[in-house]
Amino acid sequence: MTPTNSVPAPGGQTAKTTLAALQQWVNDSASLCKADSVHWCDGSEEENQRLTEMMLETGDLSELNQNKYPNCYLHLSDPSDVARVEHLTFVCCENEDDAGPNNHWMAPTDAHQKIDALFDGAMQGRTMYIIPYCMGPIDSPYSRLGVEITDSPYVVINMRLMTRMGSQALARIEQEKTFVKGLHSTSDLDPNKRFIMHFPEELSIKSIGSGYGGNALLGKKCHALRIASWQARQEGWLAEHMLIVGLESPEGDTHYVACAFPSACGKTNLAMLIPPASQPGWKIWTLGDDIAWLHLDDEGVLRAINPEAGYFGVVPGTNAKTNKNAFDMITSDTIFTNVALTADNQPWWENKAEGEPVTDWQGREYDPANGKAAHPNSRFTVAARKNASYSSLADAPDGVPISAIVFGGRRKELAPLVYEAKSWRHGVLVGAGVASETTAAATGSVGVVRRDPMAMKPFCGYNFADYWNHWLSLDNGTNKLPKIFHVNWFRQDKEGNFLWPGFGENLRVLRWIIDRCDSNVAAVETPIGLLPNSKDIDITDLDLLDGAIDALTSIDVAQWQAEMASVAEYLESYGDRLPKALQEELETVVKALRAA
Ligand code: GTP
Ligand code: SPV
Ligand code: MN
Repeated sequence: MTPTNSVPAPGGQTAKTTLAALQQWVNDSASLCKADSVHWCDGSEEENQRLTEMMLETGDLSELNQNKYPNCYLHLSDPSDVARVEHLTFVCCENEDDAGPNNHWMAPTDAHQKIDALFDGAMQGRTMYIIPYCMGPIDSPYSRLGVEITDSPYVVINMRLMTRMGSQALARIEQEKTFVKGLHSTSDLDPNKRFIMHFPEELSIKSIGSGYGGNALLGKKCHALRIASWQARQEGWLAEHMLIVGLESPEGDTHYVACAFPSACGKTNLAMLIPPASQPGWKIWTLGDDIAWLHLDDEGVLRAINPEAGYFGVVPGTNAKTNKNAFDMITSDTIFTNVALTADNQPWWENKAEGEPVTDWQGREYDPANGKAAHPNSRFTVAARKNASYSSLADAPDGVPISAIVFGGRRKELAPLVYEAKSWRHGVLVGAGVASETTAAATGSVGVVRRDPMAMKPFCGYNFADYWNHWLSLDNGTNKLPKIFHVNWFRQDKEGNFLWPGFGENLRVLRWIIDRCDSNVAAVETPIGLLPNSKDIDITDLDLLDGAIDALTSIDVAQWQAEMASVAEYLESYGDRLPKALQEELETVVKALRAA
């Protein structure tokens, strides 16, 4: 394909933007990477079709069964490139302590030198795509701009679904003149030459050697979380790994809730859950499934926008029972990455609950001896508007007011189904102490419990001690902050059975949370927080295991003593920068446990 909007590299003679700094950076990048041509993306349907056709020709994409899955395509990654790579992800700020023990750090000059050497000539024979994008509604004062340069057409078509991308974004960039610069090349996909580097002080990102989502779609985790969290701290707001959902009661009142769960721990599912038959009249409205930007308004109310415009969701486990909204929306206009295929060329994945795989995610004949048919971190990319529960306020420039913040994780043991923090300060401790079993969303072992504060371990672009301090600072005595809760859908019995059915049934727990926000229900005070009376969680029609609801709504003091000792040890690893208030909150919980 010769894209109509292409000019010869480096940059050609005709300027493609009125913003000199942008044109200069594009020219410099084209020279460094030795790109063959430069294409400025306008985000049009026509451009998307041309790129799709080109990728079908090169084999980057293949067509799925167009009768059953119209306009759906499959992309198979290099088998070494299927997840985020936390060990190769760096925050490169001047002062190492500003990155903190939660990040890998490299000095900016060293990092530039190292990665620029890899970018040298990386795009020979390739087209360089310039993707102007806007994170957040195009007319929102809370939105932020970026430009990603990439040699991957897969990145272009994904960014088109995931962000507001193209001409409108470029127009706003030219007006505002401030944007995050992201340079990306898949290069030769050599894991030994793979780096994801962030330069928060320069508002820039450089990523090489991977085509996978969080490593390559730079608007997402790199910009909207790592760089944005750095800016948010300086400017008094929050950039968080949270879904945003509206819960409309049968009486027509809607509460908006933001939930931070670690990767592959249920955000997409909760954001679009379908109320079970036992909860008639409830409606769920999705605003976001992965990232929330939270700002205090003039009244001191915390308001949330979703900086994204699409979903990059975990495919395995998605079926008509677990997540019908997602299951339905991915039957058209969807890019599938690393799923398996049925004999008639439909996408297939574990727990799809229909069909059978014949080809696995590596394009081989399916053989259970080779492992799963779909990769456990296989993903769908789809526009958010396709979701049947898409909220009419998802594009509202001012976002929505948040009633509750909910932390959670995968814990086989220990953490009850739900509890409420006693105060904002205590809630920050609850968030800082979040732990969860690792998942296939990142390379490395799966199922190992690790600390993942506020579900931000891989995404906070600065020192967690400063981040907790920033969270604490929002409580200035006048702000009307949300209540903070913790949930755990993943408790198991000794045989490994889930104690809680999860998915749509989680609404029952969200209802308790809303009732607490409205002071409609009492709670039981325990050393770790406020737990529900078991009778206050509606379990009508549920087929729970014997004793499950009691186990889910109580705590084991000895286990929690050990947990708090482990939290204390973790927090101490942040040294002098750890906020005193957090230490005090911890001591209060430890004392209460001792007295229990
Ligand atoms: P990222 O996109 O990686 O940030 O993940 P996410 O938090 O959006 O996770 P997602 O909703 O995609 O869920 C990941 C996996 O957990 C899927 O395989 C789901 O089927 C499963 N899951 C989601 N919710 C529940 C639940 O309530 N109970 C159980 N048992 N599993 C769940
Ligand atoms: C996650 O890993 O939390 C994701 C997918 O949402 S990625 O975009 O790759 O980060
Ligand atoms: Mn995520």
